[in-house]
Amino acid sequence: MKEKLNLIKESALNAISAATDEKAIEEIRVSVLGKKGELTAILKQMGGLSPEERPIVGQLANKIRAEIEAAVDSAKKAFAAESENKKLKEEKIDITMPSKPAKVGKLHPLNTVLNDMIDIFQSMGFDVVDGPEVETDHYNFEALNVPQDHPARDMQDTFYLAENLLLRTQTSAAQIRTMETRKPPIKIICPGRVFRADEVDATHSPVFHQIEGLVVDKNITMCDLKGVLEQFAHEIYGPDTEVKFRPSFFPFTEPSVEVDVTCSECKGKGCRVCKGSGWIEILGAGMVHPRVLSACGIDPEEYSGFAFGIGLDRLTTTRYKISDIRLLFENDLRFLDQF
Ligand code: 2U9
Repeated sequence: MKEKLNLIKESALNAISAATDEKAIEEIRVSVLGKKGELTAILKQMGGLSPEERPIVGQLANKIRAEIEAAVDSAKKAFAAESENKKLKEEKIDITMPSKPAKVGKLHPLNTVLNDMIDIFQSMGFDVVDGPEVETDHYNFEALNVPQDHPARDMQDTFYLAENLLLRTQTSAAQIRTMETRKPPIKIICPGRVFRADEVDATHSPVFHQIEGLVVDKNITMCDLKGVLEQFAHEIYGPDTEVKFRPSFFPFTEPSVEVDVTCSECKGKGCRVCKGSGWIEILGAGMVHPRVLSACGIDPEEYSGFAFGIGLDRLTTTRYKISDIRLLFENDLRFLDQF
């Protein structure tokens, strides 16, 4: 039996040194040391040995098993190292090759214009406030003096979620909330998404963006309104831009105005962009209606204020000469990459 064991050892070690890859080594291991291997088969016959022989043969078998295992291990390691070296040699990296340009994110054009506008108003001392997009009828209409029978309250113009719950049609609601919680002086702008059930076309989208502003303090007059909005128009369109205030009507302001600037495309001569008039309407504004102040617990005898609303989308499409408002919402990278 000792001879058999030595023979197994010798042939296993020879086979290991003759093997040409890791797979062959594994096959040798299984055929010698595996459950049905040669060495295992010999060990199973040890019951037939005399009690004196058994420990001697047992010791020898264990020694041989350990030797074969060590040879298998070191051969496997050698093959692994060899294949790693081969891979490293084959996969040379050419560090002189130009790298692939990294894709850098950019601001959406709406955000670029919004950031410019926020900068302008912040430099005039305005705080930025935020509010919910889902509003109650009270904050969106009632507190803003929009009467029950006003067309804006119609299901056709407003997205209602429940009887008293809707998607805000203007960001004014956030300003009402601010007036309820802060005492004058108040000087805030409120940018955000607003929603109206408009038919979609090149100039209308059911989701659009506004910046509304509100100033409330003692002795605020129409002169303050004109000063702030003229300054804003000059910063956005350039110092030579003329600004015109036209009388208008909004339920939440009295008196109300709409503000036009000389068309930046034709400098007031009249062109396709301004439909021949030489002017472009940029915003609506007015002195806050006394009923709106009262509804927020501010005494209209002591305080007055002005408010304005600016549509961000049209300002963006005119600045970048974008022909269709829908492009702003489609997130097509071929479009967005141009800014
Ligand atoms: C309070 C009181 C009054 C906000 C105002 C306008 C006039 C206006 C339009 C501009 C283009 C909406 O996006 S748009 O279609 N807005 O003309 N907005 S005055 O008046 C307020 C706001 C808050 C408490």
